[in-house]
Amino acid sequence: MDSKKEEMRRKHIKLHMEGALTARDKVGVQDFVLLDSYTSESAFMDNLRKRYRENLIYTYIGTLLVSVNPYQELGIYTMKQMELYQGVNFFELPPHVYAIADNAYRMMCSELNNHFILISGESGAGKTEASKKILQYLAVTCPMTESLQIARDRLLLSNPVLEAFGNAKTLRNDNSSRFGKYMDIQFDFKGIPVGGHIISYLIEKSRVVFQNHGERNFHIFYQLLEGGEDDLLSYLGLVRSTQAYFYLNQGRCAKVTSIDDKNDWETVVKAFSIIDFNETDLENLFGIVASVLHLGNVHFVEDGDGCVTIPDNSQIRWIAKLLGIHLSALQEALTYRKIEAKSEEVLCPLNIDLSVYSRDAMAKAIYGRTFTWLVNKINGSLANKDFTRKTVIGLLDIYGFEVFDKNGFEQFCINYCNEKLQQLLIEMTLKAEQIEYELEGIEWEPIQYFNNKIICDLVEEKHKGIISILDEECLRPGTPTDLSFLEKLEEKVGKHAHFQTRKLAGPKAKKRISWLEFRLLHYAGEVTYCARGFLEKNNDLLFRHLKKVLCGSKNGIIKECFHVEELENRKRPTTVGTQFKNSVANLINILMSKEPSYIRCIKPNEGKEPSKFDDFLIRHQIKYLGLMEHLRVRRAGFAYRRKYEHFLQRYKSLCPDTWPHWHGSPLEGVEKLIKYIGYKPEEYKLGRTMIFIRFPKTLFATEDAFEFSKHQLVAKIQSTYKGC
Ligand code: AOV
Ligand code: MG
Repeated sequence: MDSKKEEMRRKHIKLHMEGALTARDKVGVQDFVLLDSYTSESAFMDNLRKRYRENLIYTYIGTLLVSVNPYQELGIYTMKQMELYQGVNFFELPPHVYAIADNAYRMMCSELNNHFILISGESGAGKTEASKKILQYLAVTCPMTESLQIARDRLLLSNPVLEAFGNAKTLRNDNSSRFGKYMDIQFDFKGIPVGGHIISYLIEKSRVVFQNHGERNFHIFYQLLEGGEDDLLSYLGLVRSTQAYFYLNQGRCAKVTSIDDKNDWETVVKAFSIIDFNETDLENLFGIVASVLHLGNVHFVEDGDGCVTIPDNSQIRWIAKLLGIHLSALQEALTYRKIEAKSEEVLCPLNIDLSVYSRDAMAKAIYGRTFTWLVNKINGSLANKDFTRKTVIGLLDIYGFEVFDKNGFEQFCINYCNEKLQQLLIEMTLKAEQIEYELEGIEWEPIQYFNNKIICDLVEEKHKGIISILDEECLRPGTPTDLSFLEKLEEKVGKHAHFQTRKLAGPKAKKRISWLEFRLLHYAGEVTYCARGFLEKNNDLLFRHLKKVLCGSKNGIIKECFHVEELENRKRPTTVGTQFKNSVANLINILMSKEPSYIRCIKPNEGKEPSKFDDFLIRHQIKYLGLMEHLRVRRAGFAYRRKYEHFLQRYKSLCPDTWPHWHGSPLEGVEKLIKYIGYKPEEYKLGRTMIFIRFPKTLFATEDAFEFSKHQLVAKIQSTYKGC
């Protein structure tokens, strides 16, 4: 490059380095790091409130994105917005979920490593919406070839299908995720999305047979009844009325104003055709959905001898037809239990309660396993074997922390999972940050923060934790009950600071704990759980007799889901609690191996109302999400850090001494480079292996200068600096 051009380039770089392009938002600050009184919770709240009033729902803490659910369409997810955020430096534009997506994508492409975006927050805070926006952004903005368009469409359309089968209206959220979802979006070396893989976590099966007042079953049931064609419904033996089905009418709210089941049905059917489901798959799948509805309407009566019969077997007939099983075998399996005594099999009649139990167990089992089948089938269609060298961006959208008036085994699992994710965040950010400063020899003032490991241990510790105690009680000979489980808890973890029961807390407890309840003091607040149903749900027992009938099914999906080997295996199946614990541990391992980005979602009010900023509710979330601690760490420390070799590799073109090759040590190269581009001493620190940059604006300026230099916009510079 000749000297004149070099001189102009230098001038332009200098302009950037002086931060001329960094604008502070007029309405609040767009990064909490820029708050003057950054330790004050009130200042934090004021900033968030100010922005929310202006419909600015996103704010950064460094690279972490805080999002407040607007409960209204804001017109900020248009194509134009997507274009705006594409390839732009992270801090250059107002905070947005697109910036997080774009940043993860660009880092993945430039460093060829794997990333994940962890989206957390309580139920209804906007996690699923955020994850959908990210997926859409990547699908729209990433480079694409014609042959790979189908992969992109399938990635996008897996969402409506999984939501239909895995989401439901709860009291907290009209579209609440009732399963956890981790999705890898896979990219080839050119950054083209080529495929994906989904892992699902513990679908809330109990919802299939029971819903609280004001809640619904999974969306698919209502969609099918509202949107399914007459022919399809009559093939399935269904009538077009949600009121006709016991499994749909317990919550008394089949119609929800914010949900258009008919329209959603059409979307789902279209999605199925793109994701490679053939007619037989759909016939089998809807056969199962309909069978669940029929099952709910199977009633039992007890005759004079105490024997249970099914007075009207029209429902059973439909189930037998749709699942391809023998009518009499099904009838027998729902009303008798087969007991194997020596080499003989003895039929033992069930009472009404046990018959209802086995009916519900069957409905839950076929729905739950069909959901797993669905995820596997979608994975089959997302898989792309042609690409061996792939990098991924993982998206985690898992059920948020939940507190209802009555909390059961499901809330216990969901909240435990959130506890683990909080732990991961602490491990990966706060702690890692401190350790890194220490290792790098950078001065650091330790920040006090609440480490929730103690609660994770209380739940998961081998032999001592609540899940182990529950398993032990489930396995114990004799007649273990939910009450005996609670007594065991009192005996074994009664002294734990985060555990209480009525007996232990006594009259001093702030909020009353009833009989059969225990309370955990979670990082996010207190939750009182009712132990009723814990044993049954943890065992998740499907009578062997019924399993055998299902193993003989001619319905292709049921056949795949129930194997004869399962009957032959006499080992006790792993309990639900332990399975969940293991899958959460697996998830944490998956995440730990990737580079993180975080989105923390906040729910602004309990009424799902637009523009309502409930101070009390939000303050509570800020507290338990650890946002103040995060901010303190960010501010006390540095906004950005990078290994010397990476920093030099990226920015070496900014300095003639380091470009095109630098032969000295990376540290010396970085020293030369930052001297050349004019970093001030207060802007950075040099550690053992990394450079630490204190302010986002310094980084932004460097990035900008780099972009400028990369594109070598000589013509533009010449016109800009004509005559200088
Ligand atoms: P969640 O995923 O965090 O809850 P959702 O993402 O389903 O919560 O959000 C709940 C509802 O809030 C959505 O159905 C939208 O109506 C609204 N909403 C959320 N984010 C936005 C946004 N960015 N713009 C407009 N409306 C939004 V749960 O799945 O219950 O934990 O288990
Ligand atoms: Mg969700």
